[in-house]
Amino acid sequence: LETYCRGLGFDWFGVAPAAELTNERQRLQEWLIDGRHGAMEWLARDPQRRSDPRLVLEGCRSVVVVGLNYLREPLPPLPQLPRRAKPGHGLISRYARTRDYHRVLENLLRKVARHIDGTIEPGVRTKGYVDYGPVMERPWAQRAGLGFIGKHTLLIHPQQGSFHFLGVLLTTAKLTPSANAVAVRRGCGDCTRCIDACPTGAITEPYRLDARRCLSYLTIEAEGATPRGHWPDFATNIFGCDICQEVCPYNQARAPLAVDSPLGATYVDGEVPLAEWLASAEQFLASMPGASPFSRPGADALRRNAIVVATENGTDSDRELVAEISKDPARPEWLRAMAEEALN
Ligand code: B12
Ligand code: SF4
Ligand code: SF4
Repeated sequence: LETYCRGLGFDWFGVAPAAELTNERQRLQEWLIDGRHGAMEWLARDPQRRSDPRLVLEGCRSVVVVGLNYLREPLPPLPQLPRRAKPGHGLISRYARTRDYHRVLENLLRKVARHIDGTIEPGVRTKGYVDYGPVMERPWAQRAGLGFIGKHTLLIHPQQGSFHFLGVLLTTAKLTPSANAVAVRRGCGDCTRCIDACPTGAITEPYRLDARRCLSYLTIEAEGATPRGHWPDFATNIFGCDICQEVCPYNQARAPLAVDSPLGATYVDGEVPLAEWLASAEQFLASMPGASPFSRPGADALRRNAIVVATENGTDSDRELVAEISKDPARPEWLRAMAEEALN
């Protein structure tokens, strides 16, 4: 199975026996009670089910976890971090520069499921999930021996860092757990680089993130206007954020670049001109190959992010475009109000 997965282009592979994630469920519940999920109500739907694969797939006996590298450009050295976009531009997170990874991984996981059901143990049932499924992917990756959870809450492979997407398969097949599926002993130690570098203080304490303050949430998941209090912290990030991963010593020292990735071509540069989103976010979306990570929040959310970054990194002509948005009846009320506020 591992050979098959690697043949499809996956860089990481591990298997863990299915079980209830008791401690993780408790932490998830605490996290939800604190409201740290913000408006991501889907995360709060059924913590019991989310933390027990046997409630998602009846008779589930094994959890397969795969990882796909998405790092395409070398990381700048530590003294050059955190990066800032050049004037009139915004930074695009590294994960968003190709086709939508959900589609790519889901298609590959379907192949793996067919391979398990057809070849490895005929007649079994297998379900694949990427990101939005009712599965806690990082704890499973840890159990499958792929690495450890860092203080920024992402899964770090001790030799390869964290710039990998995860995919999870639940299966009724009884697979051999990975030989290294014991807690990986490497960890963060005394390091606090990610916590210190986070511009919004979203990593409120080691291993605990407040999504409502994370730029990834604010630029992609949050709906409607961005509260003014968050604007000064955007650090020119216009879509997602890589800061906590870029400063991490495991990535600085070891993260390999992806080679022959199933994610295919790079469609978006690391910095986009703010004017492109302020003036014609729809055209930008239409230039993407089918589903792209930018389709999820939609055109007005892209404009919103560009307005915020323009307040500290925009040119005079960007500010003129913001003024046009403030008067454009085709734009929603909340966006016009934000544009107005940005001009004051
Ligand atoms: C919701 C979500 C978000 C939210 C909240 C993030 C968060 N940290 O929870 C937001 C929108 C902010 C977000 C941002 C990003 N995300 Co996201 N996200 C998810 C999602 C869908 C669910 C995560 C979740 O359940 N959170 C709830 C918390 C409670 O669960 P948890 O963090 O897994 O918690 C466990 C650990 O932290 C651990 N733990 C907690 N306390 C302690 C204490 C100790 C001592 C220890 C050892 C462990 C520990 O136990 C917890 C469970 O109880 C997952 C996919 C999935 N289905 O799992 C992707 C996922 C985590 N995201 C991913 C990515 C790539 C990102 C971004 C990098 C994207 C970007 N560039 O902008 C950022 C990174 C921000 C960050 N520092 O986490 C990848 C991470 C891959 C990896 N190598 O880990 C995932 C796995 C998606 C995927 N399929 O690849 N994300
Ligand atoms: S992704 Fe950015 S904002 Fe979110 S925790 Fe990491 S450094 Fe902070
Ligand atoms: S930057 Fe340091 S503390 Fe943060 S995840 Fe990496 S090793 Fe851990």
